[in-house]
Amino acid sequence: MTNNITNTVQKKVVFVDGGIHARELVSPAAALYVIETLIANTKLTETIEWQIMPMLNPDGYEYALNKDPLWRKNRSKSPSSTCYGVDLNRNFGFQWGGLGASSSPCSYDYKGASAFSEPESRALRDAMLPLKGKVKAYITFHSFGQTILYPWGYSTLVKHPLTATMDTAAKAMAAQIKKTTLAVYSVGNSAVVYYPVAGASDDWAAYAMDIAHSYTIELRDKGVYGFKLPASQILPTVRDAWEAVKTLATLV
Ligand code: 0X9
Ligand code: ZN
Repeated sequence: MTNNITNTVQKKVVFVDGGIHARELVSPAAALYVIETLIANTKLTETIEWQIMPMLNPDGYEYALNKDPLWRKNRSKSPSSTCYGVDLNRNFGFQWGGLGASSSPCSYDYKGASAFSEPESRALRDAMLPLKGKVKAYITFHSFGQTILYPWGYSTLVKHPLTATMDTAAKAMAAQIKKTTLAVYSVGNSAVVYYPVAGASDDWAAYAMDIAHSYTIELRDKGVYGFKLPASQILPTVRDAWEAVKTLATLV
């Protein structure tokens, strides 16, 4: 038996990730900018332990950058077909295989052979699970659409018990973005604002990790440039991301 005697206050953990969908180029940039800003701003690291995974799908990004700019999935080879890739945001083990997730390995939203069949989704799971009980907020960066989405995303019919809390926090994030960068982000339940999607990381984090604040942030733009965001919009977009993260960190 060990006895720990400590005066160190256990910090709350905020978990941020990016780079799950290969064509969403501004997403890993946003996570990296959060890291850069935190390093310069010691205040928010005094009370919060930050866990940041900026690149969840390296093979997919490599393929998008060199071969097919609209590639979305990872690059795993399906044994049952000639097609490649699993949509990692359909591969998490909560409500896996439900709405909005394809069973066809050739589809852009293929759910994979089983929940957590992919090393990339397992990597996120395995990084998070030891932190259960400590993680107070999870943000995953995607693009595009300028929306802040919260669970449940797998169904329009089932309401997350903390919907009101998350709606308030999401509105605070959107208001802070508008105040600082002038960009307008809309807010709402994932399944309602977008479409129902089962097996996504946000729902898994809310359910399996019991995280009270779980958000998918779809960064810029609203569809003019879409995935091909001009370089001049990278900095303003990652600033949106930082303003959202900073606001949430002060609320949890
Ligand atoms: O479909 C997705 O995975 C996300 N949109 S994207 O255009 N970046 O692919 C939205 C996921 C929202 N979360 C849930 N519905 N659970
Ligand atoms: Zn995405």
